[in-house]
Amino acid sequence: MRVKLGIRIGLGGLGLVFSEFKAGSVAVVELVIGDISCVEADVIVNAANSSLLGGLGVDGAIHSRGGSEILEQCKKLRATVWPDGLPTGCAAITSAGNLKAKYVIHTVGPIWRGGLQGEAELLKMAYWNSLKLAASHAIKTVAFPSISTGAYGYPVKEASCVALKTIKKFFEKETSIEKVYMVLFSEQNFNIYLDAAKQFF
Ligand code: AR6
Repeated sequence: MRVKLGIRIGLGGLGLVFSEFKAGSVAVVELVIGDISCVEADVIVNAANSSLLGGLGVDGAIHSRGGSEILEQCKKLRATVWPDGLPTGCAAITSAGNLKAKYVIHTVGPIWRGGLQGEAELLKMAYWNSLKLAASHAIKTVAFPSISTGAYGYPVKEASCVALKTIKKFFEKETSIEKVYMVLFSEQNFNIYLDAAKQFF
């Protein structure tokens, strides 16, 4: 059920198109156009790679705006819990450095290889494990980018269905999370997610 659609002023005066959907008894999913590294949320999710050592796209924006503290903690994770890198579909948490967030959750989405190599299940795991990790830190708001749909080549329409269905399913169970922002980088991607949201919520 859609509860709101509008434009709000945020991110240094930019107008943010948003659309809100109810996803559980208290939870709301908000689709928004913007740069995820500027979003105010308890947790910002990073579309990382297994190395956890940074990259381009969302990863680049988060590390450059968040500062060196995030990379230092990623290096510690590599030296301790994930010596061989973070596997696809898993999630790991660090502090958020200079970002307007308490934590960054780093997850690795699948590389699109045509759709028959388990990509949908791996993408679902990336969202699910990020939400589970966020909930275990008692946070209320989480911001996701459209994982895997940039450098990793996952078609946005297919990815939007996996993302929103997984979020909806997660909210069927008890959770402390009250709001999930899906932060889309273009109007085109926003509209694709909007169509999927109308279908699932
Ligand atoms: N805010 C919100 N969305 C963004 C931003 C931003 N600042 N920048 C890009 N997007 P990608 P992936 C959109 O490539 O496909 C990195 O090098 C983008 O338009 O960031 O999971 C990592 O280190 C696209 O729709 O992530 C990995 O090596 C979506 O976010 C690899 O890319 C995801 O694009 C991960 O690839």
